[in-house]
Amino acid sequence: MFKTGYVGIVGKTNVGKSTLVNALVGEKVSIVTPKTQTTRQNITGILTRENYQIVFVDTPGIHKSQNNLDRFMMKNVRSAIGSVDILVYVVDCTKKLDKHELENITKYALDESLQTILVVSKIDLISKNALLSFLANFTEIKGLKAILPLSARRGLNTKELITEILKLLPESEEKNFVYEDDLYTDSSVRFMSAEIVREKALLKLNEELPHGLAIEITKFDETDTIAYIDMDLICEKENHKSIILGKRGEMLKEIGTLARVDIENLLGKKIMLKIFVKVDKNWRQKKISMV
Ligand SMILES: Nc1nc2c(ncn2[C@@H]2O[C@H](COP(=O)(O)OP(=O)(O)OP(=O)(O)O)[C@@H](O)[C@H]2O)c(=O)[nH]1
Ligand SMILES: [Mg+2]
Repeated sequence: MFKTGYVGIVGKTNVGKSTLVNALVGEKVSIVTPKTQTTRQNITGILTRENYQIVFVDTPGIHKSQNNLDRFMMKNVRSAIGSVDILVYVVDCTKKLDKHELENITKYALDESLQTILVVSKIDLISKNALLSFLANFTEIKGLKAILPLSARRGLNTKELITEILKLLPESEEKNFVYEDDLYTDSSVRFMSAEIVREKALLKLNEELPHGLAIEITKFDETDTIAYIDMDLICEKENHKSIILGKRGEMLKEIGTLARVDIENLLGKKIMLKIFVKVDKNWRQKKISMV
């Protein structure tokens, strides 16, 4: 017998959704940073074993829309919720639970068209007692298929989450997998390369800049042994451009060096990476399409 299905991973920004998807799939499909709103569009992570294939959909953090980028991100979240077999709602046990989150969880748990599992993330950071009182927040909520405290970073209870998911997926006699057995994401290497550069930029730059950064690939030429990649790193202000460049261009060089290592690993070949910093003060208000 075989099982297959889509599992959406949703929740507020920074709760550890992408870390969880990477841990479940065992490959880095989604970038992770300590900054908020790191993930900007839905990203697929595929876990295939002999008898099952689970397609995880990592989503941007749920937040209020202010500009076209926000609207684009929330549209991605809604489309994931509307199309998956199982919803995994992630809450961070190190943060105070807000009213809005509790309302969302209650709404999804009661929705009969969904099967919702609640994941309480980052349990490696708090004591058992603190975790117990955090879990008390959810005792009144009806309709959840499971509540699972876990740590994606430490791999605590991640296998148990797979077990809960498999309980909920329908069985079939035929092998009805959506993707080839060896595929772990359907993202293109172009997109993943751009994301790696964005990750390194987010890690290196201060809190003010990341939300205003975007990457555009202008050249991606590959031979068997080398890839020539040019990218524009777009920011919103002239003074941001000078921060990104740093003294004598050192900041940009550091971002490029870190990114090059990861992109070379991804492509399995040498790369020549050139990053150009551009200013476009309104890009977040423009029509956004990223893949
Ligand atoms: N200690 C600890 N830190 C974690 C864990 N999971 C995630 N983090 C950290 O939490 C931060 C946010 O993680 P992400 O996986 O990027 O969070 P996200 O929910 O995908 O965030 P957005 O994409 O912005 O919505 C990063 O610094 C992670 O390293 C965990 O289990 N334990
Ligand atoms: Mg993310």
